[in-house]
Amino acid sequence: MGRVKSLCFLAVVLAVLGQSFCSDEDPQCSRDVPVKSRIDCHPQPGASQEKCEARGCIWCSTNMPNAPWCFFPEDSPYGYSLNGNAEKTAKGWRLTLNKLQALSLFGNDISPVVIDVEFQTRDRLRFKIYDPNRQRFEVPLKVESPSVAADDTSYDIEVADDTSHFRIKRKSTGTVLWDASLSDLIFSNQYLQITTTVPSTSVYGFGEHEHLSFKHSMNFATYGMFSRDQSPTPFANLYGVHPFYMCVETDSNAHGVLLLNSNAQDVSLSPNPSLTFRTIGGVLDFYVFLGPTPENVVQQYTEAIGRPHMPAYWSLGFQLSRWGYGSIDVLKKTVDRMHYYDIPYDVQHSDIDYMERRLDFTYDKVNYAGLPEYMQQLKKEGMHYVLILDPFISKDEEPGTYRPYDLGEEMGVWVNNSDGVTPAVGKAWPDGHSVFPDYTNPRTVDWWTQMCLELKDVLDYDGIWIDMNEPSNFDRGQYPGCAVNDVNNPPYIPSISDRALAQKTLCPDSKTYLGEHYNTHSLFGWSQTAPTFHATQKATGKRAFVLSRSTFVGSGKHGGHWLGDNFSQWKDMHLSIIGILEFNLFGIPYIGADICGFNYNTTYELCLRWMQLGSFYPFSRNHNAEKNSEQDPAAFGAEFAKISRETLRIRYSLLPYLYTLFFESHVHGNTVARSLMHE
Ligand SMILES: *[C@@H]1O[C@H](CO)[C@@H](O)[C@H](O)[C@H]1NC(C)=O
Ligand SMILES: *[C@@H]1O[C@H](CO)[C@@H](O)[C@H](O)[C@H]1NC(C)=O
Ligand SMILES: CC(=O)N[C@H]1CO[C@H](CO)[C@@H](O)[C@@H]1O
Repeated sequence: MGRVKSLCFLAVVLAVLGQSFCSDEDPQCSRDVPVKSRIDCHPQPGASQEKCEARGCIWCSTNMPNAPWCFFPEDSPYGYSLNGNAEKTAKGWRLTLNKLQALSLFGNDISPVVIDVEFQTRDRLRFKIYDPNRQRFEVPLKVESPSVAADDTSYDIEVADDTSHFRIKRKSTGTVLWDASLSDLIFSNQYLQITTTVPSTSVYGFGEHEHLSFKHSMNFATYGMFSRDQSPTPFANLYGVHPFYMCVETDSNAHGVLLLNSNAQDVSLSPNPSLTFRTIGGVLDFYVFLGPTPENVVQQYTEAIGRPHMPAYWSLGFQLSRWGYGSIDVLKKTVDRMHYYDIPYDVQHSDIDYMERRLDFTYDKVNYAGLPEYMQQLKKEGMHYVLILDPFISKDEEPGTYRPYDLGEEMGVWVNNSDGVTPAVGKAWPDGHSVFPDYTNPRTVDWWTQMCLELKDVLDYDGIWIDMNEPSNFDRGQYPGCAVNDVNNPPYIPSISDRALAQKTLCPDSKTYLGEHYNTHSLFGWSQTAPTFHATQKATGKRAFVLSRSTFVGSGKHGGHWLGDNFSQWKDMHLSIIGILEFNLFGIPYIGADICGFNYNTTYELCLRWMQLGSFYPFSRNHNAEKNSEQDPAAFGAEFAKISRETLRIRYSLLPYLYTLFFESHVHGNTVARSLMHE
């Protein structure tokens, strides 16, 4: 160990005693900007003093874990200032901003930019920062709003005297909910950044991630958001995207904020306390919900993005699934022992092994011979059946033998390569290669609906489970790889796994009906959910059941979610509670985790405790991965079955209450599972 290290060790001890210095920390360099207020000026990996100073930023080491060493000076040379006065508009106010200097962090800065402020309802404010001279991508989520400004609002805005701050205040208490310095704003073609202080460190939400606590740490934590097929691991960007947070103010009032943006993005939570949003496309479209209770925040949020759908009563019953029963005989044996032990049980799922060679809209006529009749029989006995469908279609079957591909090809429904006419070809579950339906295309919706209706004639399903719709592709980009260009290689890649936009999915420059995959990637699962909901409704003539792995803002209107391919570990059981509370904030209350865990073999004790906890998940399903040991509640013998039966019976005795909670959620936007602070 060298001398520098031991001096630093001493410095850490002194820092603990209240003095903050270290031998390799220059006490002068951070004078103007306290460590807690630092905003990262080199958010991508590989920062150095040289690169930092070349950006006009300050380099200063610190002992505080995760605090940036390269940060913007007090007067950032990159920002904007107000041009003229705020103009009054029918819906609120318009501010025009000009860039202060020619300096650019990632190139192609846009000036002027406009902030349109809309006083949408008494408790909802929208402000959108955009390029007034060129249309940029915007998420096509319709938020109803009146054509004139609401009066008697619970908030007010303020553009501070020095014209460098944009603030939102709660009128009743004067609390500043949002305070963004315009000189911290960056608005370039592929890099948009804004920082706001928040009125307390009680911040919840942002997804989809595995969070270690419901209330966030504000000690320089950064979360990436970009839909991705990835098992839950802390700080990884997972299947869905929810740039929404709730903040509980120091006097217990609560507000929520949505950034309606679908591009790859990240958010940093800093101890100031503040939040820094970075996205690589679209516009900065913020909605603020004034609450003032946490429950009011979720009600107002779902009023804007769409109320959760009303689930069918049967779907509140216990559900069983696994990937890899392998045959109808094993499936039947499992169902029989569930009945033998009289375990409450209403829904059976089939994962991809029911299909013939993992081809959508088929079933394995050898290993699952008699599946159609068996589904009918279970339904006669009062049960319901859910089938999985994947969003990739094999292109390598004999021509004329695989209708889903032939019809889709004829109708031109696939995601295309950057040329806009050649289908993107990737590798997924089916043998050979696959193409990817573009659900943002109305023709694709017609094709998918038709296929779901035809499937119903063969397999009499009650609901559809849509998996792998991030969309997942097993390679980095489609065949033959991604071209080198600005879309595939943006100057900044947010804090996402592998720091690669094409990893396990398609190239960003692929073409969908709504625009480049670069903009629409995280909308894939969302755009598949509504058409699947409507197709299921049409096929069954009943209330639809759709379970989607990838979700986005507003997905709860047409589907539920499970927390993905978790692990059979105690940690995963614990963290499932946090995930369930978060999806209730996101307006997707029909939510659960795979009881007993998906990956790895479970154990008797873990599975039993998880059955007891999972009996009270809003969506209660035991699901398992291929090749793992059996883990249905009848698999462990009489004692295990008896305990599972007892806790599930408590669930069933509460079903009218649970159903009422879902009704309240559907009509008024309430949460179904909520943390005690909501009460
Ligand atoms: C994709 O290409 C097909 C032709 O192969 C075309 O019919 C379709 O409109 C294209 N879709 C998009 C979104 O580019
Ligand atoms: C999990 O259980 C299966 C079936 O009992 C067994 O074949 C497999 O080896 C087990 N896996 C591990 C990692 O223990
Ligand atoms: C980390 C891990 O085990 N991930 C697995 C999760 O499950 C999917 C199957 O749905 C596998 O493809 C992943 O490898």
